[in-house]
Amino acid sequence: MSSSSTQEDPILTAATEFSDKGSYAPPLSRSLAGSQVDTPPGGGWPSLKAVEKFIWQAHLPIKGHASLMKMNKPDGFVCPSCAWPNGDKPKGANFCENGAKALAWEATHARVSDQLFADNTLSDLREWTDHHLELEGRLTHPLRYNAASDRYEVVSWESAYAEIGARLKGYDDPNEVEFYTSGRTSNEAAFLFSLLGRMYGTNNFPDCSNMCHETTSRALPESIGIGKATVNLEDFKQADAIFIFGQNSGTNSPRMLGDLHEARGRDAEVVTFNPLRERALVSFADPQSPKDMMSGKGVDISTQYHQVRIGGDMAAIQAMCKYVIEADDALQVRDPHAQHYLDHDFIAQHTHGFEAFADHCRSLDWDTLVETSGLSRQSLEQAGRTYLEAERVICCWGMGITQHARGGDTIQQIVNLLLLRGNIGKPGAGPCPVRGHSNVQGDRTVGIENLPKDEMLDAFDRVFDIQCPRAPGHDVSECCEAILRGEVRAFIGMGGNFFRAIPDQKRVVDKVCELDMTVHIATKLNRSHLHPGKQGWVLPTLGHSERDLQAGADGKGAEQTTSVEDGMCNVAPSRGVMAPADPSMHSEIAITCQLAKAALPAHPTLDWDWLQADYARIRERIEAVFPQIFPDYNARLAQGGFHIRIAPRERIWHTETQRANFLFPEGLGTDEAELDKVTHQTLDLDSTFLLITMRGHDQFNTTIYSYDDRYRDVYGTRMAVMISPQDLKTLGLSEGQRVTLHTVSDDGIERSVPGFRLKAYDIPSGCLAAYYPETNDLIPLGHRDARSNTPASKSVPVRIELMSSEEINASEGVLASA
Ligand SMILES: Nc1nc2c(c(=O)[nH]1)N[C@H]1C(S)=C(S)[C@@H](COP(=O)(O)OP(=O)(O)OC[C@H]3O[C@@H](n4cnc5c(=O)[nH]c(N)nc54)[C@H](O)[C@@H]3O)O[C@H]1N2
Ligand SMILES: Nc1nc2c(c(=O)[nH]1)N[C@H]1C(S)=C(S)[C@@H](COP(=O)(O)OP(=O)(O)OC[C@H]3O[C@@H](n4cnc5c(=O)[nH]c(N)nc54)[C@H](O)[C@@H]3O)O[C@H]1N2
Ligand SMILES: [Mo]
Repeated sequence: MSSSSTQEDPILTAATEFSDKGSYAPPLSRSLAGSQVDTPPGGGWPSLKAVEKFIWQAHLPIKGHASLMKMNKPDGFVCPSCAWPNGDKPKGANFCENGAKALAWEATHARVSDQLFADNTLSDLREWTDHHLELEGRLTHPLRYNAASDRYEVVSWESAYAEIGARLKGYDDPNEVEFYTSGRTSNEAAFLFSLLGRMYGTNNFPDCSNMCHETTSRALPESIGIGKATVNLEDFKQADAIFIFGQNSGTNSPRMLGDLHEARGRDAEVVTFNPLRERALVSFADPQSPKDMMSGKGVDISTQYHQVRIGGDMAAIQAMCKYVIEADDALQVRDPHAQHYLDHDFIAQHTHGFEAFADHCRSLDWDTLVETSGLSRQSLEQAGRTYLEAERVICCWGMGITQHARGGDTIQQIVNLLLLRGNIGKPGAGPCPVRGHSNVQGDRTVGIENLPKDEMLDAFDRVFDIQCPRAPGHDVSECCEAILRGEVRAFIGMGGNFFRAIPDQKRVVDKVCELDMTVHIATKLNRSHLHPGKQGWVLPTLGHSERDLQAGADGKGAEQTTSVEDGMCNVAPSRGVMAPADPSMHSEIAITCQLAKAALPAHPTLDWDWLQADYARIRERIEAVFPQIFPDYNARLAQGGFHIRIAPRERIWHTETQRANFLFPEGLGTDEAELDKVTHQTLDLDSTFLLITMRGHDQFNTTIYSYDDRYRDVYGTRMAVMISPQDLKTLGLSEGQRVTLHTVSDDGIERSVPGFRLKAYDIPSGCLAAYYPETNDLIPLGHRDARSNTPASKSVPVRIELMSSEEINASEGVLASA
């Protein structure tokens, strides 16, 4: 381990203006620079400049650098950032601005040093910002928490495995241990991690997807029999209209903008529903298009941009359905021989429940739809008309749909819309949930599942000669509740930053010190590591970009390949090209195998070292457990990867009715109605706002690359809260004033976060937006989608309170670090 912590700030000193760790001066004048006047397009030169800056500051020369050029290439590694498919680009660069940031962040030269813990107790480090913690660089040596000194100390791998294993062996109830996974983990590592947990005796597999697209994974199968996208990139090339609900492509899946740009080039319609005008969805200059770059002008991406109220999507979608159904009704009255607007053949052959849904839509009243969606009747009809006129339609959605109390119901309305005109199972059409982490989908495919089906468990039992537990385990919300009840003894995190990403963060974190043990397998130091149990370990691991050397099939040593599944069900090989951050580091797979050896009784046929030696052996086992999904896994991976068979593409529906189902809830299912359940009181809409908690352009979830959000004109701070100018006026407040946000709830728990600066923004009245994870203390754990327990992070009921100058002075230290 290096002894010095004086490494040059690897990334970003120029972008942020902090003077020292934990404190910096936000440049106020810039941070509140005028909002949307003359906004430049997303992408363009600033995007290239950002790539250069990040790469340069991480000491990776941009041109010809092996690592960057190997990203998303057949013989290279899969970008660690988002789950948008790579497409077929054997030559040239195949990465985006934010992929380059993710790589630079992982490939930094900085290392967490002994000195860091000599100089700082964990209590000291808890005062640091998330940004500064990760800025310390890569973790390279196993760390063990010493409660007496409140510091982490370097320990050997052997002692870490032995001690963690011994503790796990000592617990009598396996269901008091939680096995968390975050979505960067490869298929091979996730599969073994789930095997470890099941052999240990539990299905407690909270996963980052439980805070993310779990809504999709639970609601979509009820409709069409599978919880994944039915489209692939080829379909994007053929779609006549692409609808985007609640997804910020420019920041969170920038390569998607290339596909949207291409669609606009052939005059396809792009219809966006989003309370915020997200710059790159308005217009985008593709850094790979000479024309865009020379002209400095972007291409208009959204042909319609509907600034729906927060949680108003269900009303908006049902309004479109109503429009299409009633247009078809009217047409049949006018001319019974005319071609129908609805695909009646498809509906009759392939669907169930149409008549009830159609009657429901017919009965909806326009005034209510307009009021609930926050959109004019004209806008809703225009969107409906565009849907009706397009032959092939794709509907995309992101966290703006999934992170709502009625998220699952809304997803089912998106499916209904698609079903009306047979837009599933034909080229250029279908549902496209835009997934987050690079392998979040794959982790779930290979067994990370807290509600496992018997079929899968039977297969695990057969293949490994084991007895998997059958009782359901915890998801993220249930894991948090169990911690609050004092029913968790140990938490083992495969990646991620669980204790920072969860709702009701402070309440849960306050209980972590009562756990017997925490173990975090991670690349970078983060806030979760600073809240150990009575015993705590941090085990450093390799990232996607690093070479992974194991014993190999013949014991002579061989570099290993892992695999990941993108958001459109393509499984691709990933092979790191860079030297590991430290030669002594272990891969996620090695760590899982060694923990399993230490924690489980010996098994007559299962040899963990043998599996670790050659990852192809792990894939053979994955194929044996999931023969339908991974036939010829190794052979097809060696050929560059494959697409997983998705039954609805062939109009085969694995639902209870064996058809695609039109499903809808009672009423309009607005978030407000749902909020009554959380708050148990009728909201006083004059003072209660709905708050979106979302990502800025320079972050990856809890990893904060910089304090700027170029696309929203926020610079040097993450404590901005966006509010409509009209609401500012009504409240008698002005831009730049500091406020405290208080959660509105009547569960007796006071949740508030001070120090936000008001920023006038183009957002509907009654709606606010601020950044995650700074807002996570505000989200009540119980405020979540009913089907999937996904936290409703996009509709937090809050009240705004102006801070007094005394309060501002009193909390200056805290505010300075935010
Ligand atoms: N660079 C980068 N890439 C990432 C990530 C990252 O942090 N940084 N995170 C990854 C992960 S894990 C995920 S899940 C994805 C997340 O990607 P997104 O799904 O884009 O997530 P968010 O940034 O949280 O915001 C989603 C959008 O929803 C909108 N929205 C909020 N409420 C509503 C609503 O009620 N209705 C509608 N129609 N829209 C609404 C917001 O204005 C915002 O534009 O990105 C992945 N990719
Ligand atoms: N309020 C609010 N809360 C949210 C959200 C929101 O929109 N609003 N979004 C939710 C969503 S969509 C998600 S997915 C979760 C994200 O929750 P997580 O997935 O738990 O969090 P991340 O911030 O992605 O985790 C970052 C950490 O992962 C570790 N890491 C990075 N790469 C690797 C690797 O290759 N291997 C290993 N082992 N570790 C690695 C690093 O130590 C880094 O500090 O947050 C959720 N929380
Ligand atoms: Mo996510």
